[in-house]
Amino acid sequence: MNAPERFTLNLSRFIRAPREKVFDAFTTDAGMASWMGPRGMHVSRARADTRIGGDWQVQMVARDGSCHDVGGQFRLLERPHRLAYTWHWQGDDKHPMSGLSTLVEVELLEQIGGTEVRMIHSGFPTAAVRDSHNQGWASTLNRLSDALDPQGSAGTITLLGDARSSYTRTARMALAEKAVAYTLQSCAPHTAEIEAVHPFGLIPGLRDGAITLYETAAIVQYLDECFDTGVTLRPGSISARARCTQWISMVNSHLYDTMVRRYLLQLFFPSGDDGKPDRAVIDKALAEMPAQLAALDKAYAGQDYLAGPGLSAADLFVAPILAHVLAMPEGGALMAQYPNVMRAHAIVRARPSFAATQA
Ligand SMILES: N[C@@H](CCC(=O)N[C@@H](CS)C(=O)NCC(=O)O)C(=O)O
Repeated sequence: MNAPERFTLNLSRFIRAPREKVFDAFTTDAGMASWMGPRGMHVSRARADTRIGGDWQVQMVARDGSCHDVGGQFRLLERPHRLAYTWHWQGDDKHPMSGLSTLVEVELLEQIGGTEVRMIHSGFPTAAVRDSHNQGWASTLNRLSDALDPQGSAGTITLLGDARSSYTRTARMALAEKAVAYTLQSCAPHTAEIEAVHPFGLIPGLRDGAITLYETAAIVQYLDECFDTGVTLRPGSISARARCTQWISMVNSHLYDTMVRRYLLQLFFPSGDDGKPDRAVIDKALAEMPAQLAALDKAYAGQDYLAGPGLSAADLFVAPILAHVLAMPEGGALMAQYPNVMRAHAIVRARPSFAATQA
């Protein structure tokens, strides 16, 4: 009888750290505890009996508290350039890899400024299981980089955008609020860099190693769930979470279009005759603003934030837009008529994340 077909995953990743450090991250208790598991998970225990035939064991814990145990045996240990170990998920009989031992082979190549990690993970029972491990490894290798790169998460997290753009500022404020180190790659809409991430070339876009994302709401959600820094931008209660989504949707469907695209951008990038602002476009936008500001004013009545008692992602979507409006003579005069908006906006403006993201 023919042996069942097995599927193999080939991965490679540059890590800004010497080979010895990378090797130790794969083979010591403390090293494994620092990165084994995708973003959003942490390792509750890691144990490595680092000799040929020695066992290793890691328990990953997800945000919902569910535990995922994996372990195996070291098959090859040639510090600092090669190692191999078996990989076996434990504890879940329904797991497609239950009872199946796969093999991870790692080669560490010295490169200028760091180490190239080449991995072959073989023995998957189906292409789908291989592909889900591909996603898991992409995120897990980001954590390996976070742990070893002197820049921390700024080695993998790159935000592509323009500091003047309100959506870019929302994502940057989220990163600042969560104290996540990142790299800002300055880029304008519709450039080749952003078109490689966003199908319509809009900013911002996010790269986290091999993972790319676009749409600010998705980027903020990803950052919030990946990094457990003690700050969350997602409200705790069901109704507050829905309220947060409601305001993000209001920004995407109405506020940005009126206050930024048809007002602010018409002033700075005029589309009227002789290169002048099209006054009809501006007047129409200004005429729509009172209803939007009134809705915000009502939402801020008796509270400082839009969705619950604390800051949430919703406030980070609204604040950069209001900051633009307030800076303009007509917009500022209009906004001044809404005391709750002014009060709540002043509170967000006082946060370090606002100052840190000033264009
Ligand atoms: N819904 C998108 C909107 C992004 C967006 O409109 N970004 C603006 C800059 S703030 C842009 O790239 N505009 C260029 C264009 O519309 O051509 C998101 O949430 O990220």
